[in-house]
Amino acid sequence: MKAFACFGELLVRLTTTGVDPLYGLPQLVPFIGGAEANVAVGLQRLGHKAKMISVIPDNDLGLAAVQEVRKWGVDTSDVTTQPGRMGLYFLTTGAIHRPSDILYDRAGSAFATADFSKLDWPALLANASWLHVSGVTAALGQNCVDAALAGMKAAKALGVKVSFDCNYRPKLWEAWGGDAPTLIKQLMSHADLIFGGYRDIELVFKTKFDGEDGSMARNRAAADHAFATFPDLMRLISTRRTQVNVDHNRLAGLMFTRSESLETRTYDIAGIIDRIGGGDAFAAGVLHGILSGKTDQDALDLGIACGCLKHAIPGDFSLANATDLNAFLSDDGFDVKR
Ligand code: KDG
Repeated sequence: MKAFACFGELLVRLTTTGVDPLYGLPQLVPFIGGAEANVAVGLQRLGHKAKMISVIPDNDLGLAAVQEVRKWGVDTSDVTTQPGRMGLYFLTTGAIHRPSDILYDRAGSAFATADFSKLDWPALLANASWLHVSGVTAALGQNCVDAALAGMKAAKALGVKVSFDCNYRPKLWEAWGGDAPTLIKQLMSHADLIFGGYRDIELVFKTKFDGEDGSMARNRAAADHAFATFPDLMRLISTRRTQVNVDHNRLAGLMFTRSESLETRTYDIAGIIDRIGGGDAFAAGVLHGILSGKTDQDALDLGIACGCLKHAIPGDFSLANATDLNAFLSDDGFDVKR
């Protein structure tokens, strides 16, 4: 089986416990995350072979991160070490009317400052069927944008499919000062498959994409714009998300191909345990469907199942397996499974 390769930074997340914001000095619980690593772990849990291409610091935090990803079966043989610091982020858990908040502490991390110019992409992708990159990587600096572009171009030359999740993170783009719409568009132009929320699509195309109010005709128009702009693009995939409350979302999946507009039913997810990584879980579920040869509608349904289930477990990783997704989609009830 060829590997699904993910290129991006591994992060340590420190999560507040209880209701105290950071200034209340709450206890902090560590998790490992990173948008691309979340997809790699999600796919591995769904029975695929995933590998991580990354750089970590040569210290105990780097070791903790790579061990955690490896624990779930992801191939980390292309994760290299160098002197430097680990990228961190602090998550203040939301409460009642206070939304969750992320404080990044990752500037100058080993990954963000790595010299990627020597990466041998053809060798890294020799046994890969896909390369997955996200806009989080691009938001870290020009060296990261260049590396992502080099990887995507090498993938195309080798016949390796490319998926790109826009993952627009305003705080990171503002910290760097990079031109997000231009650079994200540049990365999109090499993708066979794009995941993008309505904010991403509006940012890049300056055209309304109603991820939240569900106007499929308007979404189709935005998708047609994307297909006309990017000749290689085969699928544009998104979610329609309504945030009812800090612990209650409504979630549906949308997929546009050149000829079809697909959507899932809308799921109510109340009592959310942890919303971080929901988009990556959705991506892993959709990719699982595509890699397994399912129809696009089935792939989209698997994606939304995976995205919903992620909200029920703490941490960034999506740990649902295929049985969990099928049980979710078959509405199997909530009795204890004995
Ligand atoms: O999508 C989830 C990611 O945002 C999280 O794991 C951390 O990669 C991360 C980031 O940069 O926000």
